[in-house]
Amino acid sequence: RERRMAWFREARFGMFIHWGLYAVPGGVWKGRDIGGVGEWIFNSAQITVADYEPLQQQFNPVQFSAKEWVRTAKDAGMRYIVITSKHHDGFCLWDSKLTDWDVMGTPFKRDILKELAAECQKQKVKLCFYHSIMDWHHPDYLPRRGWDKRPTAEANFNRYVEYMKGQLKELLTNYGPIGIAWFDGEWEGTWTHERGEDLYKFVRSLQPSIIVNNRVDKGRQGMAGMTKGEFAGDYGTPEQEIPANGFGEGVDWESCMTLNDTWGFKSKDTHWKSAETLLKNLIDCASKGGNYLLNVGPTPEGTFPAPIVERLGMMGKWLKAHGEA
Ligand code: JFZ
Repeated sequence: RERRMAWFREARFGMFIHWGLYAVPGGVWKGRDIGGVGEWIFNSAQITVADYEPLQQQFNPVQFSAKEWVRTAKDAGMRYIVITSKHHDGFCLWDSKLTDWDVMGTPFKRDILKELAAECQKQKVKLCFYHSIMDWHHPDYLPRRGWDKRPTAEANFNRYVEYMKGQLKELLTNYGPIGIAWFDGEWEGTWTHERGEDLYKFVRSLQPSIIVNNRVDKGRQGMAGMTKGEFAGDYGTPEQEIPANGFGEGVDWESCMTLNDTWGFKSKDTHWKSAETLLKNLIDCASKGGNYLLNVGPTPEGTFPAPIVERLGMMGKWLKAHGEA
């Protein structure tokens, strides 16, 4: 474990990327501003699967450049990237043989994760995958949202888990060495501690040196689970907060935070944190023995919003001036 965690302990600063079909509505559904975070619009606007699916035909981020994304991260002083291979809406950013609900079914038809994997290798940035356990689209995932009227008689959660494992096998065999398997969406009744342990062992069997976050295990045990050592996972993920005193010797952690008030792109969210605040957060985490995972929500065109590029550039400059990047 010590050897497995070494790069993570030195990394200190990473880029979180929430990207998927939800970037297309960007927080607005049928002319209505939808509250809450952008990547939850499927749920927050109570959209049916039939109404959400057409977004796939509208996803065409022709300005996407893996080279530029990775360079922007690197220039900011970030040493790893965690991107949503699949978020709660179930849509897959890579060429998956196990579903058509993926990027190959969009007009874009390019394996985004393949391109990022190649660039990350070239520029020596660790690529990591955020993979949601919860899936609002797959017919076998349970429980269903209240307004989702698809019949459940045939749904089979075990089969869903097999699907998810099959997809993780694709992600952990065809994209080179992956730094972290970052799980999320584990809090619903169908997910159990046993399933969490099994999934932890499964991803490590595919890539023995991969690091797995604590959300692979059941429920919001969060840091309690980490410090008790009873839960699967290698490190803790406090969200939108930096712990007052870290978590003590031997407990690894990473605070994930947004740059504005959403993870996935929202066209009207301009509530950007200042570069100064962001730098303070990074230093705060690092000084307490943790990492700072700072989130970017790219636009449906495939670019980073300008205020993000500006702030990341300032952070990189500061870090370089102080010999940290
Ligand atoms: C989850 C996701 O639902 C969200 O869309 C985003 O991806 C974020 C990074 O993770 O949301 C969470 C996860 C954990 C907590 C709250 C929201 N938590 O620990 O309080």
